[in-house]
Amino acid sequence: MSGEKVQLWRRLAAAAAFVSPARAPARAFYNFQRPVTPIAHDVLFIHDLFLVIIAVLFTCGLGALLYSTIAHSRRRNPHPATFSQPVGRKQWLWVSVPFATLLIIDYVVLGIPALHSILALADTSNAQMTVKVTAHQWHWQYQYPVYGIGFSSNLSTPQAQIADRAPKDKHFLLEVDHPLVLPTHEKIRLILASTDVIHAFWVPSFGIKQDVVPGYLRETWVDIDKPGTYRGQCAELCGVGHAFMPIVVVAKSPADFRQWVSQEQSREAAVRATATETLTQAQLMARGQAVYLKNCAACHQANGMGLTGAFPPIATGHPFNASPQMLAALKSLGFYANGLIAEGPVAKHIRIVLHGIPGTPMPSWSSLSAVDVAAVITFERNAFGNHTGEVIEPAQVVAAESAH
Ligand code: HEC
Ligand SMILES: [Cu+2]
Repeated sequence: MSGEKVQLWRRLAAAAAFVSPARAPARAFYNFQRPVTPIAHDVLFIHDLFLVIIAVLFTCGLGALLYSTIAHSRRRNPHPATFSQPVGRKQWLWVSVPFATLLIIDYVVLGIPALHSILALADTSNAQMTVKVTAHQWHWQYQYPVYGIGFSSNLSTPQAQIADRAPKDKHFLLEVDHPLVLPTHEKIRLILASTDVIHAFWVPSFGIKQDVVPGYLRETWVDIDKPGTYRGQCAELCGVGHAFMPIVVVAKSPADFRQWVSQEQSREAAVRATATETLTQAQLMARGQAVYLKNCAACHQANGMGLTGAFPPIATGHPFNASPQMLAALKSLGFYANGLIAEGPVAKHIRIVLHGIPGTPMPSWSSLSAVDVAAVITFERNAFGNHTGEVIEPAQVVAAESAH
């Protein structure tokens, strides 16, 4: 073979290797991600089946069309034929066989597997564990009622990468501080709720994309067959932070999972113990800044100036130009007056952070630990040019929590 030909064959071989299913990353690039749940396997099977059947039908249809174009051209048939409706048994057969074939393909060959997977998707019975997933603008919160643990999961991509000031890493916008951890080989029921707008829980490798609608409980399930890290995203446009609430699931073997649960339980116990500690102002400020940047800056902004019409400034003395309804909600709390936003009464500040402001995007932060709430409030009252000098201790937050 000539050098050029060898070159061509090499290129073709490389192209074939690129699209071959054996190469997982390339496969994910042009195809579905690696399926790891029964539903995802089902979805991929149906997809492949449909694709093959449609390809065959398409080829037959196109073949017949090309054949007719050539065989029945005007050059070959100078005298146009005349047509009538089907006449006689044979012609009726010619018409009804393809029609029946299409019906069978549609409702039987394709319809039965599709129906099967839709029914399977809805069947959350016999689950061995239930995890509650709560969508917030803009992060996910995961709770394990049987183990008494829970946490929120926030985007951990550094701000510098988002602002294009640093090179983006491989999992840009697909990494979180605290992933959802699940055991493999167990049927897990996910109950989904939203505290604000419609979000969607989408993890391609699990074959699920479930809308999460405020005011409703939705459910779905997974039974993961391989340990690993699976990434997904919120798949329903939910506001300016929509791109910043990825889903990361780490699947562990049942033994590793139990070990993770006990670590998590002791971590949470340690956090609860800090609720009785007394921290210095410097400690609270440092911690508060971290809590603020992670949880509050998406709305109130890193510089505390908020966004006109949407999110109030935390920095005192800056007016909040918003609709009368939004201002009314703030004013009814007796907190927002004369521009002294974050310098209003401490008790009201704690209340707002713990319970949110109903009817507005300001969520409840009761999922944060008492230390984090105390720290972020201390921070808000002493940062951005606010100088109350006040220190809010975790015990005050615990007292406010139990008073309610
Ligand atoms: C999803 C967006 C969002 C996030 C995240 C958020 N807030 Fe708010 N926050 C709001 C909105 C909107 C209001 C005003 C509601 C209204 O108009 O009544 C508000 C009001 C407030 C207020 C009262 C008004 C003011 O400016 O002082 C405080 C205090 C506050 N937020 C603190 C926090 C803290 C602390 C965090 C983080 C732990 C946080 N917020 C996270 C949206 C948000
Ligand atoms: Cu969302």
